[in-house]
Amino acid sequence: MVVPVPARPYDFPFDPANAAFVIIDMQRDFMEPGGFGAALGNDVSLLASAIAPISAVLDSCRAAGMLVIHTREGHRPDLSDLPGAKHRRGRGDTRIGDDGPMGRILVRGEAGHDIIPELAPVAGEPVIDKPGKGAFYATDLETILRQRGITQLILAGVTTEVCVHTTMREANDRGFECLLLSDGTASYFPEFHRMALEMACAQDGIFGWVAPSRDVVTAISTYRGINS
Ligand code: TIU
Repeated sequence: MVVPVPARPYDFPFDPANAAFVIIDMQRDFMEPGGFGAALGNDVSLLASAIAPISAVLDSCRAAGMLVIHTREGHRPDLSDLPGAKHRRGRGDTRIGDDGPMGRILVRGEAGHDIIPELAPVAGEPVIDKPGKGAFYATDLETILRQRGITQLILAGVTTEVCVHTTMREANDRGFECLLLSDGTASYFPEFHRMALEMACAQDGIFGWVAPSRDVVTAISTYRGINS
């Protein structure tokens, strides 16, 4: 059943039964001081605005029984999945694999790699560990989505123009219809955030749709009302 969501560039034909909410990299390493984001020289406080909108959509999706998927960017402790080209970039004092206040930077199993407590996964929600920026590269995300008959993705997380955009582009090429939450994403560069939203839905929705969290929450409420 389609519940239209007011969106740019036009209404999103939201089909909650076949949609998944994909929350990208809401990890302490990006959100808190002392992690990877800070090591790259960024002001991590700029990302906090995404938490409450994601939380609202997450509550709605869980109540509606929708598939929720979390992703985490990070590497094996031996860094065998870390290309030298990625390791060498970010030329500050602390790099991927180095010790920091939340453990080794961007390494699986360390405290900084965890999803922030406000958005912690619950039992049954797949967590995709990815070595790259896109959530489809070198992961089983596509297999999980196809197994569940998912055709649409609601995308949120950080950062808008890096991991969220890369994942949206990958999903677009795989035939998924994507809606990007305008307030459920954030960037260390507010101008990049704004432009990434524009880029996603320009040219009649070249990568998909953009809408605020409240309109997605409203649509899910309508869907639940019709199906109760
Ligand atoms: N640096 C930056 O903006 N982002 C990343 O490195 N990873 C994600 O976006 N998750």
